[in-house]
Amino acid sequence: MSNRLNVAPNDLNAFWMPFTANRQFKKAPRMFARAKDMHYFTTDGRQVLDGTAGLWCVNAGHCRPKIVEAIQEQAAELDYAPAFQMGHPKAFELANRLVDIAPEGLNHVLYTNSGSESVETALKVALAYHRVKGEGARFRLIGRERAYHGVNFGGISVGGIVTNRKMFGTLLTGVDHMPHTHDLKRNAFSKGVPEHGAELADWLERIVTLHDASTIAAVIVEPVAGSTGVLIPPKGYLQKLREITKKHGILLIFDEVITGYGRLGTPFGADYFGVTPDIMVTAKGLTNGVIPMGAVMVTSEIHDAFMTGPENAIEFMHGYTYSGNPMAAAAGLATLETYKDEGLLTRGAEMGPYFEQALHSLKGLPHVIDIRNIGLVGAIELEPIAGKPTARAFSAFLKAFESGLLIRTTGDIIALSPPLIVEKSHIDEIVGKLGTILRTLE
Ligand code: PXG
Ligand code: PLP
Repeated sequence: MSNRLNVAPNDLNAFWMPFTANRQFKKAPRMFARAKDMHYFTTDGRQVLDGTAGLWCVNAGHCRPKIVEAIQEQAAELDYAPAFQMGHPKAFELANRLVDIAPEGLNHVLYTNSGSESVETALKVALAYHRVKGEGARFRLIGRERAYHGVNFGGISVGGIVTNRKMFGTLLTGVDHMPHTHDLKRNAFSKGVPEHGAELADWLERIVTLHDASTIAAVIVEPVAGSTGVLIPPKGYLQKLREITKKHGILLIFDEVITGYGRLGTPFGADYFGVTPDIMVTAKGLTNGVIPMGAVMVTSEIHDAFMTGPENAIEFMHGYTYSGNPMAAAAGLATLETYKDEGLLTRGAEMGPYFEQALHSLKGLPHVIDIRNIGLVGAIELEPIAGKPTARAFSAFLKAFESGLLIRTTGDIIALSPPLIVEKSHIDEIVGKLGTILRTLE
């Protein structure tokens, strides 16, 4: 009966791996066979401490019983239900639970299967919202440098990573970008939210002046930019973006794919910063990463604007074969229950200070030019090797893996985002191993 394959297959050629140096990887593959709580186990039987919650998504830790059981039961009970013009109870139940934990005012949920699809969905809702309100001239979307909003066309258009954009032609038109907020000169080694840079939000006013507010539909930002190296917004910056967008009738979209579901020590980044967007994009931690699913939450004002035509008319021409899929909905419900049972959506606030102090103890080690942290996210930025950007951090990644620790690197930045069940002993192990590695890096 078993189809388990937990040894390394001998032909790795067919799978064209995502965001991976395929030829390099396939010469020396790194394979996980199983996982439990804070650990992975490799196909050759080694234990690896998960310092990154998979790819920032396994917030409750691995193979948690409630989630495993929910998926097993759901697979046997209702495997799939058509998503259009049909429903099943768990999709509605999960939406209600999401609205319960979402910031006040975000009362309606659209489902997707990933962060990338959540971003596309949010951008389309924003454009369509203005159009149904009679403001169809608001077509512009404003993103930010160093933003990651997934890999689909809308997301790479508003995104700010040149390598993810430059291959793909004209992208969406009518997009502009604000500057990123990363400022090592003024903010290096900040603990938590950095002091300097709120004035960077004034760029939005300049962009509004350039294009006129009547042409701008939405501004999208990650509350904390994750993928490009944990860029924490300066004090007051997000509040300013909220004021400016509100003043000009522009929708504010928070991409909380990483910051959502407890990563910052609050249920959402919006809660941490006390700023409520009009649309919130989520995925990853929604199902603990176990079944792909995303959710976009919108205000009643946005939702209700669509509910005006004839009752038999489809209000929003958008959706996926797997929107609200029963398996994903079951995983989502069990995940939210696990978060609730164990207080995980706020555990980052309890563990944050210990994590902060441990991480900042690495200050002064070779090549370390910044350490930053917020909730249970941290980053260590390294001085790149001259002429070989990314090489130093990648070497740290390989050494960490060899020493039984999974970290994530982007450029020459090491990012840490352990599952929210992390204990002090795990933090000690992460920081201890990193300290040893940093001392021996070229
Ligand atoms: N928005 C944000 C803010 C993200 O961080 C996405 C959208 C896209 O989600 P999907 O589910 O389509 O991948 C993300 C995803 C990394 C890393 O290590 C980050 C992401 C994905 C994979 C790796 O930096 N973020
Ligand atoms: N391509 C084709 C040919 C399809 O029929 C569909 C869905 O029916 C899609 C793409 C979109 O797939 P999904 O709904 O899984 O995003």
